[in-house]
Order: sequence, then C-alpha cells, then structure tokens
Amino acid sequence: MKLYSFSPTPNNRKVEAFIKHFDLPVEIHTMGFRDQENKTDEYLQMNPMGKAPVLQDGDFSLWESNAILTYLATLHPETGMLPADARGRADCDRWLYWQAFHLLSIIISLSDKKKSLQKDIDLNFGVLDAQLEGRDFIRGDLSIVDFAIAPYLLASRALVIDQTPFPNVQNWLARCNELKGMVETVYKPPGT
Ligand SMILES: N[C@@H](CCC(=O)N[C@@H](CS)C(=O)NCC(=O)O)C(=O)O
Repeated sequence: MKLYSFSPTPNNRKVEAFIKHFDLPVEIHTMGFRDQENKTDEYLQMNPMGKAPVLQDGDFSLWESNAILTYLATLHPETGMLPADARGRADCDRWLYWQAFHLLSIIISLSDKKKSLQKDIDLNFGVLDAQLEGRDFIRGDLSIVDFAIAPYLLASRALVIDQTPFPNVQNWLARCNELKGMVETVYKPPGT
C-alpha cells in the first residue's frame, strides 16, 4: 500500500500520523507542492480531484483523508481505532463529518479578515470542549476521530484562535501532541 501525501498539511498529516502511530505497512510518498505531481495524468487516474492524500491499495485508489483513515482502521481492527457496533461507528462518523464541514469552514475562514467567526468558534469549540469533559480523548479512548481532528487545531493557522475559554480542548490537544504518530509527523522544513 502506498500513500501519496503533502506531508505538512492537516489533511495529510492526520493519515501519516495514524500510519506512523501504529507502524502500519504503508509506504509514504511525500510530494512537493511545486513539483505538481498531483496534476500528472498518472496521478489524476488515482484522484481526479488532483489533491492529496491518496491511498493506493493494489487496484483500489482512495481519496478523501477521512475515508482513508476509516479504511485503514477497518483493515487493521487490532488498532482498536474504529468501533464495529452501529452506534460507535455512527459516533465516529458524526465527528468526522463535523471536522470536514464545521471545523474546516472555520479554519479556512480564519484568513478572511472581514468575517467575524467568534460565534462559530464559541459554538464549535464549546461543543468539543463539553464532549471532552471528563474524557482523555473525544470518544473517551483514543480513536480515529482524534487523528482526524487534532492536526487542524495544532496547525499554525489555528493558533490565532484563543483557546483559553476551552480548557478541555487545550488539555486534549496537549495529549494528542504527545502521541507517537503526532510526534513523528511534526513538520521539519528541508535542511533543518
Ligand atoms: N477533503 C480533502 C482535501 C484534500 C486537499 O485539499 N488537499 C490539498 C492539500 S491539504 C491539496 O492536495 N492541494 C493541492 C491542490 O489542490 O492542487 C481531504 O480531506 O482529503
């Protein structure tokens, strides 16, 4: 299996962190943004969106980072990262969709100086903070949703958000930051 990745970005880091945390047998192929490998015909055959990450497993190409996380966790039930029961699975889906729509909308809008995000931040961080009350990780034990969400909040562009009103989120992020997979995917610019 091979992962095509733009390593430093959260969409990619979440999958790399998951692979490295569990030492999964997946080769990671890091692409450079300038090389435009993601726009070649060969790449577009794997992902017509021309984006990363992409997982190539034999003749199966899978794009969308959360789908890749779910696939890897399904192939590797020994990781215990994706519950098999309907409610546990639906709970994971809930947080994956929340990340892909609500959280990402906030992160993307942070660069829009004209837009006031405070109401959205209060709502979404408030919901996450309440979920983390009395829990070490989002579902209690570590699961794919922690890998899916934490990289966006640890990314430099999210650091402008004042997290002090959300102490459970801060403590959880500190815990996530120490996970083996997260430690091993801290971006180091070439030559450092
Ligand atoms: N929703 C997708 C987003 C993928 C995405 O936007 N990837 C970016 C890097 S973070 C990319 O490949 N950008 C290059 C481009 O659009 O040319 C996912 O979660 O996998």
